[in-house]
Amino acid sequence: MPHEPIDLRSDTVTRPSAGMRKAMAEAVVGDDVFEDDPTARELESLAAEMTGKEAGLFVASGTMGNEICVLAHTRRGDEAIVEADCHICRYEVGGPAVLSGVQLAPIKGDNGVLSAAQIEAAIRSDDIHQPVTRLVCLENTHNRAGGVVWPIDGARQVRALADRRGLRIHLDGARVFNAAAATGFDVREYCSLADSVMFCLSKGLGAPIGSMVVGSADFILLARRYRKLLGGGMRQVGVIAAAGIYALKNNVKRLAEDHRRARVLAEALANIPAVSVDLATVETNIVVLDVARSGFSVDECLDMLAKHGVLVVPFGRTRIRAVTHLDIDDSDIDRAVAVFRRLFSKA
Ligand code: TLP
Repeated sequence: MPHEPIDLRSDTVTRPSAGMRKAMAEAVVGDDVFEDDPTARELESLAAEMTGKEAGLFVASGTMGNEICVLAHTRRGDEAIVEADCHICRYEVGGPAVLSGVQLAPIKGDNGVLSAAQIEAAIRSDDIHQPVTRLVCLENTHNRAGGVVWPIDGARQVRALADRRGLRIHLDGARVFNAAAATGFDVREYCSLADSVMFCLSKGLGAPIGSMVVGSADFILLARRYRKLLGGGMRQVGVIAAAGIYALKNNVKRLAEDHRRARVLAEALANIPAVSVDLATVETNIVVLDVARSGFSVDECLDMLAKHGVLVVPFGRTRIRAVTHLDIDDSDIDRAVAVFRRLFSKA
Protein backbone atom coordinates (compact mmCIF):
# COMPACT_ATOMS: atom_id res chain seq x y z
CA MET A 1 0.00 0.00 0.00
CA PRO A 2 1.41 3.46 -0.84
CA HIS A 3 2.30 5.60 2.17
CA GLU A 4 0.10 8.56 3.11
CA PRO A 5 1.91 11.83 2.38
CA ILE A 6 4.26 13.06 5.10
CA ASP A 7 2.41 16.21 6.02
CA LEU A 8 4.89 18.80 7.31
CA ARG A 9 2.78 21.81 6.23
CA SER A 10 1.86 22.76 9.79
CA ASP A 11 1.31 21.38 13.27
CA THR A 12 -2.36 22.19 12.65
CA VAL A 13 -2.84 19.09 10.46
CA THR A 14 -2.95 16.50 13.26
CA ARG A 15 -6.02 14.30 13.53
CA PRO A 16 -7.60 13.45 16.87
CA SER A 17 -6.28 10.19 18.33
CA ALA A 18 -8.55 7.34 19.41
CA GLY A 19 -8.26 8.44 23.07
CA MET A 20 -9.12 12.02 22.16
CA ARG A 21 -12.12 10.94 20.07
CA LYS A 22 -13.37 8.80 22.96
CA ALA A 23 -13.15 11.80 25.30
CA MET A 24 -15.08 13.86 22.74
CA ALA A 25 -17.77 11.21 22.33
CA GLU A 26 -18.28 10.94 26.07
CA ALA A 27 -18.21 14.67 26.86
CA VAL A 28 -20.97 15.96 29.13
CA VAL A 29 -22.38 19.05 27.42
CA GLY A 30 -24.69 22.01 28.04
CA ASP A 31 -25.35 25.34 26.36
CA ASP A 32 -22.14 27.32 26.63
CA VAL A 33 -23.74 30.69 25.88
CA PHE A 34 -25.70 30.12 29.11
CA GLU A 35 -22.31 29.16 30.60
CA ASP A 36 -23.60 25.76 31.59
CA ASP A 37 -21.45 23.46 29.50
CA PRO A 38 -19.46 21.67 32.23
CA THR A 39 -16.77 20.43 29.85
CA ALA A 40 -16.09 23.91 28.48
CA ARG A 41 -15.96 25.22 32.08
CA GLU A 42 -13.49 22.49 33.01
CA LEU A 43 -11.26 23.30 30.02
CA GLU A 44 -11.32 27.00 30.88
CA SER A 45 -10.35 26.33 34.51
CA LEU A 46 -7.63 23.89 33.49
CA ALA A 47 -6.15 26.35 30.97
CA ALA A 48 -6.20 29.16 33.57
CA GLU A 49 -4.58 26.92 36.15
CA MET A 50 -1.85 25.66 33.82
CA THR A 51 -0.95 29.18 32.68
CA GLY A 52 -1.21 30.79 36.12
CA LYS A 53 -4.03 33.14 35.14
CA GLU A 54 -7.37 33.81 36.88
CA ALA A 55 -9.68 32.79 34.07
CA GLY A 56 -9.85 31.28 30.61
CA LEU A 57 -12.07 31.41 27.54
CA PHE A 58 -12.39 28.78 24.84
CA VAL A 59 -12.38 30.30 21.35
CA ALA A 60 -12.75 28.90 17.86
CA SER A 61 -9.25 29.70 16.62
CA GLY A 62 -6.00 31.41 17.42
CA THR A 63 -6.94 34.25 15.11
CA MET A 64 -10.22 34.78 16.95
CA GLY A 65 -8.38 34.70 20.29
CA ASN A 66 -5.81 37.29 19.24
CA GLU A 67 -8.42 39.58 17.75
CA ILE A 68 -10.63 39.36 20.83
CA CYS A 69 -7.65 40.37 22.96
CA VAL A 70 -6.81 43.34 20.74
CA LEU A 71 -10.47 44.41 20.98
CA ALA A 72 -10.54 44.02 24.75
CA HIS A 73 -7.30 45.94 25.39
CA THR A 74 -7.81 48.91 23.09
CA ARG A 75 -10.07 51.73 21.92
CA ARG A 76 -10.57 52.88 18.33
CA GLY A 77 -7.63 54.95 17.12
CA ASP A 78 -5.15 53.38 19.55
CA GLU A 79 -1.88 51.97 18.32
CA ALA A 80 -0.42 48.54 19.04
CA ILE A 81 3.31 47.87 18.72
CA VAL A 82 3.99 44.54 17.04
CA GLU A 83 6.88 42.69 15.46
CA ALA A 84 6.61 43.19 11.71
CA ASP A 85 6.47 39.47 10.88
CA CYS A 86 4.07 38.44 13.60
CA HIS A 87 0.86 36.53 12.93
CA ILE A 88 -1.38 39.40 14.05
CA CYS A 89 0.27 41.68 11.48
CA ARG A 90 0.75 39.25 8.59
CA TYR A 91 -1.93 36.60 8.74
CA GLU A 92 -5.06 37.98 10.40
CA VAL A 93 -6.62 39.71 7.41
CA GLY A 94 -6.07 43.18 8.86
CA GLY A 95 -8.16 42.24 11.89
CA PRO A 96 -6.91 44.95 14.24
CA ALA A 97 -7.87 47.63 11.66
CA VAL A 98 -11.17 46.03 10.67
CA LEU A 99 -12.42 44.89 14.07
CA SER A 100 -10.78 47.18 16.62
CA GLY A 101 -10.01 50.30 14.54
CA VAL A 102 -6.46 49.92 15.82
CA GLN A 103 -3.37 50.98 13.92
CA LEU A 104 -0.42 48.63 14.07
CA ALA A 105 3.12 49.94 14.49
CA PRO A 106 5.15 47.07 13.00
CA ILE A 107 8.83 46.96 13.95
CA LYS A 108 11.32 44.52 12.45
CA GLY A 109 12.82 42.37 15.17
CA ASP A 110 15.93 40.27 15.42
CA ASN A 111 14.60 36.83 14.45
CA GLY A 112 11.14 37.89 15.55
CA VAL A 113 12.29 39.31 18.85
CA LEU A 114 11.98 43.00 19.77
CA SER A 115 14.12 44.61 22.44
CA ALA A 116 12.59 46.81 25.13
CA ALA A 117 14.60 49.70 23.65
CA GLN A 118 13.02 49.19 20.20
CA ILE A 119 9.58 49.15 21.75
CA GLU A 120 10.28 52.20 23.90
CA ALA A 121 11.45 54.15 20.85
CA ALA A 122 8.12 53.41 19.14
CA ILE A 123 5.91 54.68 21.97
CA ARG A 124 4.08 57.81 20.83
CA SER A 125 4.44 61.05 22.67
CA ASP A 126 1.54 62.70 24.44
CA ASP A 127 0.49 64.93 21.54
CA ILE A 128 -2.99 65.39 20.07
CA HIS A 129 -1.67 64.56 16.59
CA GLN A 130 -0.63 61.09 17.58
CA PRO A 131 -2.45 57.87 18.25
CA VAL A 132 -2.25 56.53 21.80
CA THR A 133 0.16 53.63 22.17
CA ARG A 134 -1.87 51.19 24.22
CA LEU A 135 -0.68 47.67 23.55
CA VAL A 136 2.38 45.59 22.76
CA CYS A 137 1.88 42.17 21.14
CA LEU A 138 4.58 39.54 21.47
CA GLU A 139 4.69 36.17 19.69
CA ASN A 140 6.32 33.19 21.42
CA THR A 141 7.38 31.01 19.75
CA HIS A 142 7.73 33.16 16.66
CA ASN A 143 6.35 31.42 13.59
CA ARG A 144 7.90 33.42 10.71
CA ALA A 145 11.26 33.44 12.44
CA GLY A 146 11.19 29.64 12.41
CA GLY A 147 9.77 28.81 15.83
CA VAL A 148 12.32 30.77 17.85
CA VAL A 149 11.74 31.30 21.54
CA TRP A 150 11.44 34.82 22.95
CA PRO A 151 14.24 34.87 25.59
CA ILE A 152 12.68 35.21 29.02
CA ASP A 153 15.03 38.01 30.12
CA GLY A 154 14.07 40.10 27.12
CA ALA A 155 10.39 39.46 27.83
CA ARG A 156 10.92 40.54 31.45
CA GLN A 157 12.44 43.81 30.24
CA VAL A 158 9.44 44.39 27.98
CA ARG A 159 7.14 43.78 30.96
CA ALA A 160 9.09 46.29 33.07
CA LEU A 161 8.84 48.84 30.26
CA ALA A 162 5.10 48.25 29.88
CA ASP A 163 4.60 48.78 33.62
CA ARG A 164 6.66 51.96 33.56
CA ARG A 165 4.83 53.39 30.52
CA GLY A 166 1.33 52.10 31.25
CA LEU A 167 1.09 49.70 28.29
CA ARG A 168 -0.72 46.38 28.10
CA ILE A 169 0.95 43.24 26.79
CA HIS A 170 -0.79 40.55 24.78
CA LEU A 171 1.12 37.34 24.14
CA ASP A 172 0.32 35.42 20.98
CA GLY A 173 1.35 32.17 22.57
CA ALA A 174 -0.07 29.94 19.84
CA ARG A 175 2.98 27.75 20.57
CA VAL A 176 3.89 28.97 24.07
CA PHE A 177 3.94 25.38 25.35
CA ASN A 178 6.67 24.72 22.76
CA ALA A 179 8.63 27.66 24.20
CA ALA A 180 8.31 26.16 27.67
CA ALA A 181 9.28 22.68 26.44
CA ALA A 182 12.35 24.05 24.67
CA THR A 183 13.66 26.07 27.59
CA GLY A 184 12.47 24.17 30.64
CA PHE A 185 10.71 27.27 32.01
CA ASP A 186 7.22 26.67 33.33
CA VAL A 187 4.71 28.10 30.83
CA ARG A 188 3.43 30.22 33.74
CA GLU A 189 6.69 32.20 33.66
CA TYR A 190 6.00 33.36 30.10
CA CYS A 191 2.32 33.95 30.79
CA SER A 192 2.98 35.99 33.95
CA LEU A 193 4.68 38.61 31.77
CA ALA A 194 1.55 39.29 29.70
CA ASP A 195 -1.85 40.72 30.57
CA SER A 196 -3.52 38.32 28.16
CA VAL A 197 -2.34 35.17 26.44
CA MET A 198 -3.77 33.25 23.52
CA PHE A 199 -2.55 29.69 23.01
CA CYS A 200 -3.66 27.08 20.51
CA LEU A 201 -4.97 23.62 21.32
CA SER A 202 -5.12 22.80 17.63
CA LYS A 203 -1.38 22.98 16.90
CA GLY A 204 1.31 20.90 18.63
CA LEU A 205 -1.15 19.87 21.33
CA GLY A 206 -3.10 17.91 18.74
CA ALA A 207 -6.73 18.99 19.25
CA PRO A 208 -8.81 19.30 16.08
CA ILE A 209 -10.26 22.74 16.88
CA GLY A 210 -9.83 25.58 19.29
CA SER A 211 -7.63 27.97 21.20
CA MET A 212 -7.68 29.52 24.64
CA VAL A 213 -7.54 33.09 25.87
CA VAL A 214 -6.38 33.48 29.47
CA GLY A 215 -6.10 36.55 31.67
CA SER A 216 -7.63 38.23 34.70
CA ALA A 217 -11.26 37.46 35.57
CA ASP A 218 -12.33 40.98 34.49
CA PHE A 219 -10.46 40.70 31.21
CA ILE A 220 -12.07 37.35 30.42
CA LEU A 221 -15.53 38.78 31.18
CA LEU A 222 -14.91 41.41 28.51
CA ALA A 223 -13.34 38.86 26.17
CA ARG A 224 -16.46 36.67 26.49
CA ARG A 225 -18.57 39.62 25.36
CA TYR A 226 -16.31 40.22 22.33
CA ARG A 227 -16.36 36.52 21.49
CA LYS A 228 -20.16 36.81 21.32
CA LEU A 229 -19.85 39.88 19.10
CA LEU A 230 -17.68 37.94 16.67
CA GLY A 231 -20.17 35.09 16.51
CA GLY A 232 -18.01 32.81 18.60
CA GLY A 233 -20.60 32.03 21.28
CA MET A 234 -20.97 28.29 20.70
CA ARG A 235 -23.52 25.97 22.22
CA GLN A 236 -22.78 22.29 23.10
CA VAL A 237 -19.12 23.09 22.72
CA GLY A 238 -18.08 20.49 25.27
CA VAL A 239 -17.74 18.02 22.39
CA ILE A 240 -14.68 19.91 21.19
CA ALA A 241 -13.62 21.28 24.59
CA ALA A 242 -13.14 17.64 25.65
CA ALA A 243 -10.45 17.32 22.99
CA GLY A 244 -8.75 20.38 24.47
CA ILE A 245 -8.76 18.87 27.98
CA TYR A 246 -7.34 15.66 26.57
CA ALA A 247 -4.65 17.64 24.71
CA LEU A 248 -3.59 19.58 27.83
CA LYS A 249 -3.47 16.43 29.94
CA ASN A 250 -1.70 14.16 27.45
CA ASN A 251 0.15 16.10 24.80
CA VAL A 252 2.16 18.80 26.54
CA LYS A 253 5.06 16.66 27.75
CA ARG A 254 5.63 15.05 24.36
CA LEU A 255 6.29 18.37 22.55
CA ALA A 256 10.01 17.79 23.17
CA GLU A 257 9.78 14.84 20.75
CA ASP A 258 8.64 17.18 17.97
CA HIS A 259 11.59 19.44 18.75
CA ARG A 260 14.01 16.54 18.62
CA ARG A 261 12.62 15.44 15.23
CA ALA A 262 12.75 18.98 13.84
CA ARG A 263 16.40 19.11 14.83
CA VAL A 264 17.14 15.78 13.10
CA LEU A 265 15.36 17.01 9.98
CA ALA A 266 17.11 20.40 10.03
CA GLU A 267 20.57 18.91 10.48
CA ALA A 268 20.05 16.44 7.66
CA LEU A 269 18.74 19.17 5.34
CA ALA A 270 21.58 21.50 6.27
CA ASN A 271 23.95 18.89 4.83
CA ILE A 272 22.38 19.11 1.38
CA PRO A 273 24.47 21.67 -0.55
CA ALA A 274 21.53 22.96 -2.62
CA VAL A 275 19.48 24.09 0.39
CA SER A 276 20.39 26.12 3.43
CA VAL A 277 18.99 26.02 6.94
CA ASP A 278 19.86 28.42 9.73
CA LEU A 279 20.29 25.81 12.45
CA ALA A 280 20.47 28.48 15.15
CA THR A 281 16.78 29.22 14.61
CA VAL A 282 15.68 25.59 14.94
CA GLU A 283 14.80 25.69 18.63
CA THR A 284 11.36 24.08 18.52
CA ASN A 285 9.23 22.27 15.91
CA ILE A 286 9.66 24.53 12.86
CA VAL A 287 12.32 24.20 10.16
CA VAL A 288 12.68 26.93 7.54
CA LEU A 289 14.84 26.18 4.55
CA ASP A 290 16.09 28.43 1.83
CA VAL A 291 16.08 26.88 -1.63
CA ALA A 292 17.64 29.82 -3.52
CA ARG A 293 20.84 27.88 -4.24
CA SER A 294 18.96 24.92 -5.76
CA GLY A 295 17.96 26.90 -8.82
CA PHE A 296 14.33 25.74 -8.32
CA SER A 297 11.56 28.19 -7.54
CA VAL A 298 9.58 27.67 -4.35
CA ASP A 299 6.58 26.49 -6.40
CA GLU A 300 8.72 23.95 -8.24
CA CYS A 301 10.05 22.68 -4.92
CA LEU A 302 6.55 22.33 -3.46
CA ASP A 303 5.34 20.44 -6.55
CA MET A 304 8.34 18.12 -6.66
CA LEU A 305 8.16 17.35 -2.97
CA ALA A 306 4.39 16.77 -3.10
CA LYS A 307 4.78 14.35 -6.02
CA HIS A 308 7.18 12.39 -3.82
CA GLY A 309 4.84 12.44 -0.83
CA VAL A 310 6.27 15.30 1.25
CA LEU A 311 4.04 18.29 1.95
CA VAL A 312 5.48 21.65 3.03
CA VAL A 313 4.37 25.29 2.67
CA PRO A 314 5.90 28.33 0.95
CA PHE A 315 7.43 30.77 3.43
CA GLY A 316 8.73 33.67 1.37
CA ARG A 317 10.27 34.16 -2.06
CA THR A 318 12.96 31.49 -1.63
CA ARG A 319 11.90 29.78 1.59
CA ILE A 320 9.77 26.83 2.57
CA ARG A 321 8.60 25.68 6.01
CA ALA A 322 8.39 22.17 7.46
CA VAL A 323 6.77 21.59 10.86
CA THR A 324 6.94 18.48 13.03
CA HIS A 325 3.96 17.37 15.11
CA LEU A 326 2.09 14.56 16.82
CA ASP A 327 1.42 12.64 13.60
CA ILE A 328 5.06 12.62 12.45
CA ASP A 329 7.31 9.84 13.71
CA ASP A 330 10.99 9.00 13.25
CA SER A 331 10.39 6.98 10.11
CA ASP A 332 8.49 9.89 8.52
CA ILE A 333 11.53 12.08 9.15
CA ASP A 334 13.83 9.48 7.59
CA ARG A 335 11.58 9.19 4.54
CA ALA A 336 11.29 12.95 4.17
CA VAL A 337 15.06 13.39 4.40
CA ALA A 338 15.55 10.71 1.74
CA VAL A 339 13.15 12.53 -0.60
CA PHE A 340 14.88 15.88 -0.07
CA ARG A 341 18.28 14.29 -0.68
CA ARG A 342 17.11 12.62 -3.87
CA LEU A 343 15.43 15.71 -5.33
CA PHE A 344 17.97 18.31 -4.32
CA SER A 345 21.09 16.34 -5.16
CA LYS A 346 20.02 16.80 -8.80
CA ALA A 347 20.01 20.59 -8.35
N1 TLP B 1 -0.52 29.79 12.08
C1 TLP B 1 -0.75 28.96 10.93
C2 TLP B 1 -0.92 29.85 9.68
O1 TLP B 1 -1.93 30.78 9.89
C3 TLP B 1 0.32 30.57 9.31
C4 TLP B 1 0.41 28.00 10.77
O2 TLP B 1 0.26 27.05 10.00
O3 TLP B 1 1.43 28.19 11.45
N2 TLP B 1 -0.56 32.83 16.04
C5 TLP B 1 0.44 32.13 15.47
C6 TLP B 1 1.84 32.39 15.91
C7 TLP B 1 0.17 31.18 14.49
O4 TLP B 1 1.18 30.53 13.92
C8 TLP B 1 -1.17 30.94 14.12
C9 TLP B 1 -1.52 29.96 13.03
C10 TLP B 1 -2.18 31.68 14.74
C11 TLP B 1 -1.83 32.64 15.70
C12 TLP B 1 -3.64 31.54 14.37
O5 TLP B 1 -4.19 30.33 14.71
P1 TLP B 1 -5.49 29.77 13.91
O6 TLP B 1 -4.97 29.14 12.68
O7 TLP B 1 -6.08 28.82 14.87
O8 TLP B 1 -6.37 30.94 13.64
